[in-house]
Amino acid sequence: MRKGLLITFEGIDGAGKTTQLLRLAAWLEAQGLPVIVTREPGGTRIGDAVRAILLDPRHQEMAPRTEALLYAASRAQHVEELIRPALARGEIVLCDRFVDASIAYQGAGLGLGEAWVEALNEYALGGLRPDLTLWFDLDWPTARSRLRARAEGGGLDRIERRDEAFFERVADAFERLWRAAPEVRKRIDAARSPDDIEQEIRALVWNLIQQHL
Ligand code: Z5A
Repeated sequence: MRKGLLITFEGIDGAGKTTQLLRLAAWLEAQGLPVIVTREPGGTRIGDAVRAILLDPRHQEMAPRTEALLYAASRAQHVEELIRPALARGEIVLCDRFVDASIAYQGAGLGLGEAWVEALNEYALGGLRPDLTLWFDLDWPTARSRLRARAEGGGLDRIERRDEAFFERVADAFERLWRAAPEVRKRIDAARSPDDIEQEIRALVWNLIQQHL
């Protein structure tokens, strides 16, 4: 039986998802609530192995359908091994990216079709849905400059190397997803300061927890 909450963090690379996820986790823990922090692709041993294949810049020959299937495979393992058991124990699962990322990146960005990627992921998820998705809305030039600043000395991964047009398609898809279900997806203006964003997220999540009790 499901007792916990699944909260997912979505948006283009560099929008500030991980920063806020970690702040929220620390705050929820300070409230005495049980929290699990995880990410996609990854979250399990098998998922981390799939992640290494997906993000390796040497894998330029990867076909779009292979990419979509690998993300879905990582997710299926994640749901079975980590997310469902945590929810059954009553824990709050904070997940850095989830199914919306596949719809946006593979469905719209790579042009596989959002409906097809959604259908593929129905199978991977087996009916599981996030209770709340936070969409970090940020323009690509700002997100890119944040990533460049962070990557100094390091490199960009296989997906971060894609061009601006790819990320415009991805960003448009995130917006469509939000417009289609604003009751479960909340838009976060990610251009603000980390402290302002943190306060808004705390309020949204606290409200969800109150409704859930
Ligand atoms: N992907 C996919 O294609 N399909 C899928 O189904 C899934 C994923 C699940 C995973 O990469 C890749 O997989 C991802 C999509 C694809 N694309 N790529 N590449 P990842 O897990 O390595 O990375 P990410 O999810 O894209 O996260 P990120 O690049 O680390 O960005 P972020 O988490 O949104 O941002 P951040 O790390 O919190 O912040 C970035 C920098 O900005 C950092 O230096 C912060 O200190 C700074 N920052 C954060 N917030 C602010 C504010 N508010 N103001 C100013 N500066 C800030």
